[in-house]
Amino acid sequence: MNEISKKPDRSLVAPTREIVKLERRLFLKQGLSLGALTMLSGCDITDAEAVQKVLWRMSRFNDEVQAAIFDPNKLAPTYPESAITKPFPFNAFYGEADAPRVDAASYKLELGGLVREKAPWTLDRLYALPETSQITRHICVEGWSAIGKWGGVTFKTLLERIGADTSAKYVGFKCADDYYTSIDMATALHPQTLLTFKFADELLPTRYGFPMKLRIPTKLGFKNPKHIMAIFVTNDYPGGYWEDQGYNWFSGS
Ligand SMILES: Nc1nc2c(c(=O)[nH]1)N[C@H]1C(S)=C(S)[C@@H](COP(=O)(O)O)O[C@H]1N2
Ligand SMILES: [Mo]
Repeated sequence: MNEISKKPDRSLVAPTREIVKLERRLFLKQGLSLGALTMLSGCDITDAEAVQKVLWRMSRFNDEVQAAIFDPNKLAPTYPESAITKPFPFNAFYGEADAPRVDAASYKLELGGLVREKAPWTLDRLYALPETSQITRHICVEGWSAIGKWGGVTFKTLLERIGADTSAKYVGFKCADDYYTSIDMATALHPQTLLTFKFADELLPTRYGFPMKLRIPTKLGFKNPKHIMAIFVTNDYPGGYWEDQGYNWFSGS
């Protein structure tokens, strides 16, 4: 914490205003006071770090609210083949040429945390799971969206096969490019959440996430991990690559 004796500098003015705006909204809508907000962090709100902490807590609080109102039966729209976007965009936190090349023969999906069967899975074993496909819209926070066709297994099926504790809070993902993310269990079990191995009826190319991409049409693009190397079930908040930089964790409907 900063010393309170210090004069507040300009950089602290903006976040403080944000807090005041937040406080007004909360006070009006939910009867939460600025004092209560301050208590969340246990610090003086003129302290920049504390402001960040409060905003972080607010965003996590928001996650809980969004998770609570998530309707596990509500489906995302699906589209006809004619609506598919061509070419489908590539996106990652690096350029297309740097997408990781995963070796199919030696690949094994690691499983961990609150699951009964922790033995890693080969691709052949994954490919033998019941296959389904869907045409949905992928929406990226960077301001583009595109319709694509993905094929694979409902993620719920895999979770059942590995004896995942579906009463746990989170499912986390680690990727070949050091990307990572996590989702709430209700979304993991949603009927449209697929672990996909195919794009446009062909083996998922490197740029779209070979050997697999988790496709979640009820969430924003960054919640859809590509090049998944490990999946774990946990009650400890795992965060994510963009989430840890301030993107809202739930980011779904
Ligand atoms: N492993 C990994 N997965 C990732 C990303 C990434 O950088 N690495 N980017 C995310 C973002 S922000 C988007 S919009 C989509 C892009 O998927 P696409 O290349 O199939 O369009 O992948 C998501 N999953
Ligand atoms: Mo994105």
